[in-house]
Amino acid sequence: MQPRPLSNDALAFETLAIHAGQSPDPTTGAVMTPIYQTSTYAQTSMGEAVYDYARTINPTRSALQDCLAALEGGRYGLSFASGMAAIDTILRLLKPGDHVLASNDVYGGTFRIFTRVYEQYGLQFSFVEMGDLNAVRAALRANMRMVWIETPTNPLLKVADIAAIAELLSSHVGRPLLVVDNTFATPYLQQPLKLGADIVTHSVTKYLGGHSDVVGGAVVLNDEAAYNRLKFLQNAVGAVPGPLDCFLVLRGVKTLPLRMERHCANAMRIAHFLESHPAVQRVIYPGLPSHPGHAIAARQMRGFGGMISFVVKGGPEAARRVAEHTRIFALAESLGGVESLIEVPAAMTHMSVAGSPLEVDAALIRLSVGVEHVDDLIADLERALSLISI
Ligand code: P1T
Repeated sequence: MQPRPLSNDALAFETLAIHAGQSPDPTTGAVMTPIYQTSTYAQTSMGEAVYDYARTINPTRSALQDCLAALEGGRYGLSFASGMAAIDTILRLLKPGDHVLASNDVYGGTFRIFTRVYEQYGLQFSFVEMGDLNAVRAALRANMRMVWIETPTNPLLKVADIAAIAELLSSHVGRPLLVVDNTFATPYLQQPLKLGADIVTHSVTKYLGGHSDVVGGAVVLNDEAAYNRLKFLQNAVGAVPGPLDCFLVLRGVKTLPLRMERHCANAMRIAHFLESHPAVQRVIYPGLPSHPGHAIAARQMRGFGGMISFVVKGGPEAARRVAEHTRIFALAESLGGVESLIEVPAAMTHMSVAGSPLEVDAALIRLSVGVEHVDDLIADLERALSLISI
């Protein structure tokens, strides 16, 4: 039985999410890509096989890599054992003395690998408000080789104009690589390569996997030379995902568009609810006109995502009380799964930025709004918020 390969050209995102990189198994016709649970492959002729060793290549991983590349509108995809492993591999493109300009709000683990791992190997990092193009322009230096943005950022949901930053970098000496961590937006909502970014990275642990049952990372890009170097590093360093994890992400991605529609709709309702609640001091959601990046988000994103941050009145103690008393929202790190999560970044996901200029307000609560019925989610938050006296 011969698989009928699909061309990605002219297929809509929803169709690619289900079919890209995948065709019925050539041996059995299995519609789902098999989990090739093997570490090595028998070779008919010495050293000439396509498949030799599973750190280097695995068919389940190849299907995932091709699928993610198609979803980001890129030529090449690479999968990793975690989002941090993907970030680590991208940083290995640099050399001692190179400078990275990063968003002044990023995932705590990203800040940690920058400052506590790569600084000791001679890379330099500085942080800037990426929403302010004049500040970005003023921060550029001659030895800058990479600009690293999250948009929306974790956890403050700051929005950067990807196309404007790409344009600005195109005329800078040395043409720094523009890397976008697209974890919060997903390729369904935002495709940074099409806006001029050079490299897109993901924690696929989040929306792409979508079910809080797998840890993984990805890199997607168009440039062949950079891809060849990253592919070399993927094998040389070896932080590759196992085939079962690749299968789980492939399965999760099939419903990404459906899930994101619901995440966005639920989050918009909840953001409005929070904005009108007397115990809430400030709501941060790119879909609200009060968000400073609302206009840019409306232009470069298809929807505003499922993440909301808010500050409660009553300080860190009040935040703790709310976060510990929801019943549907689980008190947990991570995000992007079908189930709703609540956390306090200063005490959980962003402990490693404490004492730095990126320190997060201890009264800030972050929600990963799931795909449950929105009325149940609002009632859950209402009950928890009623416990704090204002
Ligand atoms: O956890 P891991 O799959 O290694 O991904 C790291 C990572 C990278 N980039 C962003 C934007 C992230 O949010 C993360 C992981 N974030 C969490 C675990 C969290 O709760 O914010």
